[in-house]
This record gives sequence, C-alpha cells and structure tokens, in this order.
Amino acid sequence: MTKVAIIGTGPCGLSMLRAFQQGEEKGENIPEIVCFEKQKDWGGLWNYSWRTGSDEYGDPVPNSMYRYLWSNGPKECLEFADYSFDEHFGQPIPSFPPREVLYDYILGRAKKADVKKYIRFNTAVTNVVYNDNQFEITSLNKEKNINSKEKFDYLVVATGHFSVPYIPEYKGMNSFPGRILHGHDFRDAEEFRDKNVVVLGSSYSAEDIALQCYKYGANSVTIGYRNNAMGFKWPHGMKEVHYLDKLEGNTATFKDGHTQNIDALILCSGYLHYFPFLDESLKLKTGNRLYPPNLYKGVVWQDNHKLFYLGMQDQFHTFNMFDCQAWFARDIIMDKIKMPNDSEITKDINEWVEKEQKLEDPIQMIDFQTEYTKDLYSASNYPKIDFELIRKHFKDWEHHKEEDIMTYRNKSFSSPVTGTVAPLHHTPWAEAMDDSMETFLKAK
Ligand code: FAD
Ligand code: NA7
Repeated sequence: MTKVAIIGTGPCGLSMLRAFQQGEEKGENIPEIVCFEKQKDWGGLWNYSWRTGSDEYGDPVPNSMYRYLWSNGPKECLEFADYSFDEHFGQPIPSFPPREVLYDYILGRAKKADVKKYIRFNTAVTNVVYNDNQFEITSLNKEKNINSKEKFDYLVVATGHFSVPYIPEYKGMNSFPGRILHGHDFRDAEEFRDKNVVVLGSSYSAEDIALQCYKYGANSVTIGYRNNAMGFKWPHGMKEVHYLDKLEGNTATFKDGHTQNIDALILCSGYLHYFPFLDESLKLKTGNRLYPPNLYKGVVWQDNHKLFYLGMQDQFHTFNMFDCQAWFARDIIMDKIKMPNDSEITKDINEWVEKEQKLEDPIQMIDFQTEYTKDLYSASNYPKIDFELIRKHFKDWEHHKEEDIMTYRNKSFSSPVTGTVAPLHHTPWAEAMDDSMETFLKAK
C-alpha cells in the first residue's frame, strides 16, 4: 500500500489530513498515512505556549504567538469552505477573533474529521533522505528517547516557516543594559508596561507587537524600519523612524539622526525557512516571498514530484489557501491530477515568479495570491467558497488599516461560505484587554 508521511500538525498538516479524510468519506481508497508532530499537541503556532528557548527535551520551541494576539486579518478571509464559523460556533461571531477562538475553530474541524488517529505526537522528524524511490525518514520519539527509521512513498512537509527567528546584530548590543529579544520570544506585552520600547522591522510582527506594547501601557514605542516605513497614523506615544544605527548605553541612535532613550529592544526581523532534517536535494531554500522557487503550483518540489511543501509562501491568504494546496497534493498522490512534463512545469513556475517580481504594493500582492489560490482551487473538488469576495475583503481590510490602525479590527465582514454578516464586537479592540474565548463570545 502507498505510504504517505506528513510532517507537522499546524493548520497546513491538518489541511492535509482533512483532505485525505474527505476522500475517504467519499468512498475513495486513501493511502496509509503517518503524521509526525514534534510537540505534544496539535494546532501549530495557534497552540500557545509560555515556553521560549527549548522544551523539556531540549528541542527548540517553535511557538511564536503571544498572549493577547487577535487575528490580524478578517476571519472570513481564512474560513474553511467545508466547515464554516457558523457551523463551529452555532452563532455569528465578530470578524477579528483572538487566538484562542481561532485555535478552537481549527481543532473543531480536525476533531470532526477524526484525524488524530494518524498523528504521532512528541515525535520529531530528524532526518529525511530519498533512496530507491522512497523517503527514508528518521524520527525521534522525544518522550521515550527512541529513534526510528521508516520508508514512505510520498512526503508532505508542513512544518511552517515562522518558528526559527532571523536575528541580526547591531552595534552596542553586547553592552546594552536593557532587554533584547526577537518577536519569536515575545509572550506578554504587560512586561513592557511603563517602558520605552524600540521595535525593529516594518511588517506584521513589528506592527502588531508595537501596537500590543502601546495597548498594554508602554511609555513610548519607537519603530525602526529598514527599507520602507509602514506609514500608518500611529497614536500619540508611537512613532516610526529610520533604521537603528547603534546602541550606546540606554540610547538608541537611528540612521535619520533620531535618538531615543530605550529600555527594551524587540527584533521583528522575520524568520528563516529552516529544514535541517531534509537532505540537501530536497531542501527548499527561500526567503519569505509570495512565490518561493522550485515549487510547481507553489506545492510540488520541481525535482521530485513525490515531495510536497504546504504553506511556504508569505501569507495574505491562509487556512483556505492551505486547504487548496492540500487538496491539490492529495489529488496528485492519488493520481487524480497528472503532473505535466518538465518544460511545462518550468514554464508555469517561471510565469508565476515573473509576475511576483513585478508586484509593487499590497493591493497587487493580494490580487496575485488570490489568483494563485483560485488556480489551485479550480484543480480539485475543494468545496464552494467565494474567493472574489475574499479578494474584496482583503482590499477593504488594507484600506481600513490605512484609515486607522487602531480601529481596523472593529470592522465587520461577510462570510464567503455562508454569507453571514459578522456582528460588531461588544468592545473595541483598543479597549479589549481580556482575550479569552469566553469573554469574546459573550453577547455583551
Ligand atoms: P505552523 O503553524 O508553524 O505549524 C507547523 C507544525 O510543524 C508545528 O506544530 C511544529 O511543531 C511542527 N514541526 C515543525 N518541525 C517539525 C519536525 N521536524 N518534526 C515534527 N513536527 C515538526 N495567520 C493568520 O491567518 N492570521 C493571523 O492572525 C496570524 N497571526 C500570526 C502571528 C504570528 C506571530 C505568526 C508567527 C504567524 C501568524 N499567522 C497568522 C500565520 C501562520 O503562519 C499561519 O496561520 C499558520 O499557523 C501556518 O501554519 P503551518 O501549518 O504552515 O505552520
Ligand atoms: P516578515 O513579514 O517576513 O517581515 C520581516 C521584517 O523584518 C521586514 O519588515 C524586514 O524589513 C525586517 N528585517 C529583516 N532584516 C532586518 C534587519 N537586519 N534589521 C531590521 N529589520 C529587518 O516577518 P514578520 O515576523 O513581520 O511576519 C511573519 C508572520 O507573523 C506574518 O505572517 C504575520 O501574520 C505574523 P524589510 O521590509 O526587508 O525592510
């Protein structure tokens, strides 16, 4: 029997499991599946942990999410086509839920599909080589400290790419008397109450961690961008300046000459695509971009069509894009989609990469990733969902952010699956200090 290995049970790994289970539900003979998860529980980044550094077995902690994290895009844009928010919560809920609510939603579908039986928890994949048309996978059962080797016909890598921080160095760091951390290790904004915080970066983490620090009472928040400022209308107490030059004692000096007294430096300088367990010939090497190289349809490894990567793109679209990727990978594995010849594959990849290289602003990027997702969507039987509505929602969301970065999370969107219009949340985001699911779901 064909054997498939999946690595990771974040949203991508769970999409893959659900894709196979949906095939089985429809009467198809699915392959034998083993899913490896190095943590003791599922949900990937959405499974919050206080831990930073390494876990109790010495394994690096992959978690990058923090307390008080609320969805940074409308939930309607990531809704599963086969499992609506209405179905999960039994009532309409606002458009920007906190982490715990989305975690509950992700797991709701996985539990309904009964896919836990495929997962080996606390089991890290430590080595993968490809020999004689098979993947030889070495994994470590962390609890029992036992290594095992097994052979598989197909491999799906769903290990995420926001877990291994990219940590640059700046002059003066070694003698800085305050705290320096990467966003990966940021857990609780309360720690920075009354402090002068500098946040470096100009993407989602910089934006949100800076806002968190402000919201939970930092004295001042200064954002140092490298290339382009985010340019939002920051509230009083927050500002954006150009790139850190050096630290001298508690003084940060920026490239534009600006100086700031600083207690803590938070590096929001992005993450590395890091696959130390994969043989060189199988390893994706890329930065965080909308069309990583060498992947046909952003999913199939160009040099070995039995190897699939899910969710390796920079992301506007998330859960339902991961689903479209998983459904596509499933249909190739189950021989329902035929791979084209090498020159057609190269041509297809090159066309997407060329389009990606011409993108100039977030609106064009939204269009690009929507077109990409629709292309995949049309190739499989992923259930009905309105990606044109999602495209529109993303553009409205961008405009809301430009209008007011403090209020964009108070807006309401409609479902691309059920049409339900989200109610407004009982408390504006800037005043909502309690991020528990219980409080969020209360009518008032
Ligand atoms: P992950 O969620 O990272 O899951 C990967 C899984 O693989 C983990 O469970 C990990 O333990 C496991 N794994 C890794 N290596 C191994 C190994 N060698 N062996 C076995 N198991 C392994 N997206 C949104 O849609 N909305 C948001 O608001 C949002 N906020 C975010 C905030 C932060 C701070 C970050 C970092 C990301 C955010 N994202 C958000 C994007 C996020 O990337 C996706 O939502 C999603 O979690 C990606 O899923 P994934 O399965 O690819 O990866
Ligand atoms: P991103 O989106 O990959 O952004 C990385 C940021 O880091 C980006 O603004 C870079 O600036 C900046 N960067 C990179 N190197 C440096 C150095 N040396 N100094 C200063 N700044 C640097 O990662 P994020 O963590 O923001 O977002 C990841 C996910 O988390 C995302 O999907 C969200 O949903 C949440 P540049 O733009 O290149 O000038």
